[in-house]
Amino acid sequence: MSHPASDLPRLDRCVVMGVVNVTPDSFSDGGRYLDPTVAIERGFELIKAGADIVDIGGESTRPGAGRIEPAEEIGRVLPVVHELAIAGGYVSIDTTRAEVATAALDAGARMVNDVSGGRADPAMISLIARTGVPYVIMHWRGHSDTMQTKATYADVVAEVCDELRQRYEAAAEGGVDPEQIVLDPGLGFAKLPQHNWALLANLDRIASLGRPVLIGGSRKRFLGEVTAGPDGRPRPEAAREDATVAVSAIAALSGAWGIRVHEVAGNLDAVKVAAAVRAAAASTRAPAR
Ligand code: PMM
Repeated sequence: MSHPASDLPRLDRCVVMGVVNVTPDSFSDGGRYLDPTVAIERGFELIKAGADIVDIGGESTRPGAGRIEPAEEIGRVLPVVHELAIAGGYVSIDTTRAEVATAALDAGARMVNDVSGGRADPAMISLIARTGVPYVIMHWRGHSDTMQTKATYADVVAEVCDELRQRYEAAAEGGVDPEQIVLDPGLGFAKLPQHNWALLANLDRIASLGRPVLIGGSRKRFLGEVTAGPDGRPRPEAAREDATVAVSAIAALSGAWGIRVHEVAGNLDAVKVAAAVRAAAASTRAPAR
């Protein structure tokens, strides 16, 4: 099947990507949307709340998670991709497998979000080159079962930038249109909390690689830890929403292209506030002396 080339969405504010994980075990929404009817409903809810893109995943990437068979991953995501796409939704498929991405693109997905940035499946880059769809390259050091053993860095910002640049160059050499590539530092993937904070503090250095930047901090553990109560226990996932909105504001103010979030409303407000501040900054900057 041929895929109509879709251009990377560009807005005058940070793009909001809403997440539906059709999995039994994702850390935040695992098990809630395994039933396709419920997952489809959730996708429509996210769109109604203002999501610009709905990102659908069928394999959990939570630290320690094992892998599932490609057929099972396809079976989970396909009905959801199909229903949202025929209704006109802009659907992204969150997968590291070319086989799953192909099935999702055939069913109407318009973008591929590959947390491995082409490292998990050598067939992915040629698929993206052939179809010309927008492609998210995330910083990744290995599958979820072992990734936290790889969270060792002398200079996390420099190393993440270097490794992202290598993946970006490999994709471009493989025929992927550089204009369709988005880069993501992969918060929580082979990262300890201090690594996530350092990356958030240096988004300008990731942006200096020359491509739009996507940030996925939503409800991740480092947000539960920084908002822990007096007993020191990290907040549970559902109580990390305000911290997520704060990350969205920071990312958008730093010029991120997009944020990937589980709830849309508060995060959409945050990126609108950030856009207004950025516009005011651009129009009130003091003249150079
Ligand atoms: N995080 C998760 C899954 N997919 N994709 C991108 N591009 N960036 C991320 O940070 C990211 C991702 C894990 O979170 P989830 O289990 O809540 O989806």
